[in-house]
Amino acid sequence: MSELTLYSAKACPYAHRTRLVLAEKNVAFELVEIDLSNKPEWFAEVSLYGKVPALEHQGQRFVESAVINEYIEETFPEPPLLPRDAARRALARIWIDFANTRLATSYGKALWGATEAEREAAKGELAAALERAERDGLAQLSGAGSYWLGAVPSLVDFSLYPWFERLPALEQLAGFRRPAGLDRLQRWRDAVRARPSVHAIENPVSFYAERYRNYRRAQPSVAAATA
Ligand SMILES: N[C@@H](CCC(=O)N[C@@H](CS)C(=O)NCC(=O)O)C(=O)O
Repeated sequence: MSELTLYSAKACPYAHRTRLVLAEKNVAFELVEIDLSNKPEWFAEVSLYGKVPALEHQGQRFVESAVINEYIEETFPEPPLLPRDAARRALARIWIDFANTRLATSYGKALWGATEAEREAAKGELAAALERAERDGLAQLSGAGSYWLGAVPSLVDFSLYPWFERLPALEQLAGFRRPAGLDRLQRWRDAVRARPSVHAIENPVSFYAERYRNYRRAQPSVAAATA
């Protein structure tokens, strides 16, 4: 039995992050898929917030993907996925925070916002976040490298990427249009997508679109406004 267990859900972008980090570090783990629409009672014991991802390692339990990923980074240091330089490490954490507070938030509201006005505003916020990622992220930090912080991949890449795998589904379902001219972002996405860790667990756009559609059916106000 593996000494590390990851509680995950296939459609969850946060759990996706952690699966990518474990794969990049070649860490063996047991994967437990949680049905989020029908969570087992015991899961409340495993996950402090009742959410995936949750990680069990050596009798300890952890939640929150950004915290879990840093724990994995410290516990399994090879290959390193955070820079050694303190300032670069702080920048990495800022972009992980950006993923959590800007990208994920606007993406979620564009899909699930309670009113059409909220969803439209969120699409504008998401477009602005993508422009900011191109201009203040990649253009400033990646140099000639393929990844967010340059030539080698980092936690930043794997913390942002899950939303980029899902973006075409948002475009299909919610009519989101990404701003023109985000060439660096496109090249970055292609480079991350080409990594074996990413390829191994990639889901097709139809998988996300179907999940989102089913969820919308259960939320009549969203379904009616976006049909
Ligand atoms: N901030 C958390 C977010 C995790 C999260 O929202 N997970 C969702 C699935 S994508 C979940 O488990 N939802 C179940 C629930 O809220 O009951 C993280 O970074 O891990």
